[in-house]
Amino acid sequence: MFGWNGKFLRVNLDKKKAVADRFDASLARNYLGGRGFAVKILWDELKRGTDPLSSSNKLVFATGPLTGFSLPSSGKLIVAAKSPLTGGYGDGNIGTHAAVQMRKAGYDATIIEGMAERPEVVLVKDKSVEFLDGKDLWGLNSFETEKKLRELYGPAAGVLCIGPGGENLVKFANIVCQEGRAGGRPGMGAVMGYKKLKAVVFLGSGDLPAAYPKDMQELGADAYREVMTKPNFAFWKRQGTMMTIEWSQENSVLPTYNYSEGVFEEAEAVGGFAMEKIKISQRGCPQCNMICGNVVKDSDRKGSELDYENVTMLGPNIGLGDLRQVAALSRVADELGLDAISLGNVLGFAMEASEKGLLEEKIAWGAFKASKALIGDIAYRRGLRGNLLADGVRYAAEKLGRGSSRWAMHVKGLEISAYDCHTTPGMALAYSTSSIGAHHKDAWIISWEVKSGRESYGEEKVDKLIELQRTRAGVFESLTVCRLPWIEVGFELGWYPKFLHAATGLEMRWEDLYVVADRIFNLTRAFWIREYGKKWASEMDVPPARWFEEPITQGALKGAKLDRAKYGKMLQTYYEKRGWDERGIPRKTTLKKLGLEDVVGQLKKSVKLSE
Ligand code: PTT
Ligand code: SF4
Repeated sequence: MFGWNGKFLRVNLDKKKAVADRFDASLARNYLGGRGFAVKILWDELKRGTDPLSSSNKLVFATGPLTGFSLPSSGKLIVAAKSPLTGGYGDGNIGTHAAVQMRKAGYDATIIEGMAERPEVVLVKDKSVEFLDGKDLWGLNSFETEKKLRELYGPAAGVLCIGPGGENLVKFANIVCQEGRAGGRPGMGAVMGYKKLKAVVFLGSGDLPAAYPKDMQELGADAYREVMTKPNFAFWKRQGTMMTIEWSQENSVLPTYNYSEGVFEEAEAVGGFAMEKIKISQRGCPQCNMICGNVVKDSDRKGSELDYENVTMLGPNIGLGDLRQVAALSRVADELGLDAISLGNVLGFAMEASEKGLLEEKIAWGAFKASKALIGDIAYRRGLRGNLLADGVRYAAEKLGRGSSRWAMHVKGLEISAYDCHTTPGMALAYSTSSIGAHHKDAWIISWEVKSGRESYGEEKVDKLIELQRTRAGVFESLTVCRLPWIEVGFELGWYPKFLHAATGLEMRWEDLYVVADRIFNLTRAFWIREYGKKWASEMDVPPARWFEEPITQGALKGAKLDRAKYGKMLQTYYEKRGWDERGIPRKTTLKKLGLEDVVGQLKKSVKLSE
């Protein structure tokens, strides 16, 4: 087998044992890697109804066949498990040295099973796996933890760790590395914390097996050069994802005051140009020549790395317009290992709940100090309010009642990313049908939608959504390379089949890759349905009531809101095109066409399947 190492490392924390499992070439061809491997492993190995916070859940770190080769932006991995936040399939994508080091150590994925009795660190060094005492690290924040591990294992070590958020089982705790790379929004940090696994360290010294090493070398060099010739490259290096703040404001989609508005009166003060004025350095993921992490000095005089999502959710969405203060909240989120999107969401929810008299302890819009203190309470589950919010907005709304679920901004339990959808039905559908709950990663249709007619609920939008889901959720998440060279600077999609051929020897065109993408997407859907069983209904693919019921009151699109009947029709069109029935459940014929016959047998035990 070329491209892949052909081995998964299976680490059992109960038994303190690790074994390398060989996998078959057909698994690699059918699922590629990353999300494909992760969902296949979790589908095959987890029993229906597994408690996400139990030793039976498994945590998977999975790379793809391009990871670690000298190719643009190929230093990423997927972290996945059954999510404690949503109860469905959960994953995240992290740019990290761990991705490269794991591949060089000879593995394509690492599967963590069981749970340790005491805090532990797992050290993978080529063929050797050590289980180290992690008690001195338990309680440290993610930056301190990584610093200590780097002192021991050197600057090249790939470290993935959790902060206090993961230790205290905050349901949106994530996994952090390199002081500003973080992933696993649906509580992957809590799964790691439950397992008492403070960190995993990878060190590898092997070579990656390419089918055509010379082609690979030449393609890589050409591709890096090509990225730099793109017209948007220079501006991207200046602002990275932060350039999107001004775009969102101009187009009335910037989440503001808990997604009640799409424009923010202080947007300019937290935008890309404001960031440029206080930027002190730049950093990013391994293997990347368009690094996009903008580091600024925050209001605590510490370095903080900013991205569009973090700034929007911890700025406009909570009514805070001071960029240095927003940066401080974002850094604290990284240190504590909390997903910044969900965090901005729960803070916005708490502020609205407080304004409406649903919370005894008040917190005002834009209150910086109080927000910082509340973030600490959430991470350590301190007090009634901290503990309530640590379980996410779906749970908090269930507890608080009084109609708050209408403005608890989530889909299937995962808090919504940083685009308001009062005026963009296509993006609302993208959130609602995403593989992990309301995340933009599967399909960022909003930029196309704004250009090509945002008011439409038509078939062309559904087609575009499916095409994007295939490309992004399927192919990019499984090749496990960064999609930003393609989206942000226009690096052409035609390069990727060539990379895949040089790495693996396989001739796969985009149409072939889309079949793999559909297989992965349907298996992910099956995972959710197996878990939810008879509770599954098409309402699970519908965004929060706020966007249908409360029009925005500011900006050029004042008065706009979503139309529920038209949305329902668009959802049914989407189901039909996907080969799903009116409940959004894959039909038997669809599953069989994708080679998922065994899934039919299993799903039948949870729900009645349509032909
Ligand atoms: C991702 C989500 C995003 S998406 C952002 S900013 W973005 C937030 N970043 C957080 C952070 O930082 N710290 C923190 N404590 N929480 C955070 N939560 C949010 O997590 C990220 C980049 C970005 S920056 C994006 S869009 C792209 N995402 C990719 C993807 O999903 N797939 C892919 N093949 N390529 C991608 N490239 C880009 O990667 P999740 P990273 Mg991230 C500090 O984790 O769970 O997937 O959620 O990984 O290495 O930081 O790169 O405007
Ligand atoms: Fe990482 Fe940014 Fe480079 Fe993508 S473009 S690999 S997110 S540094």
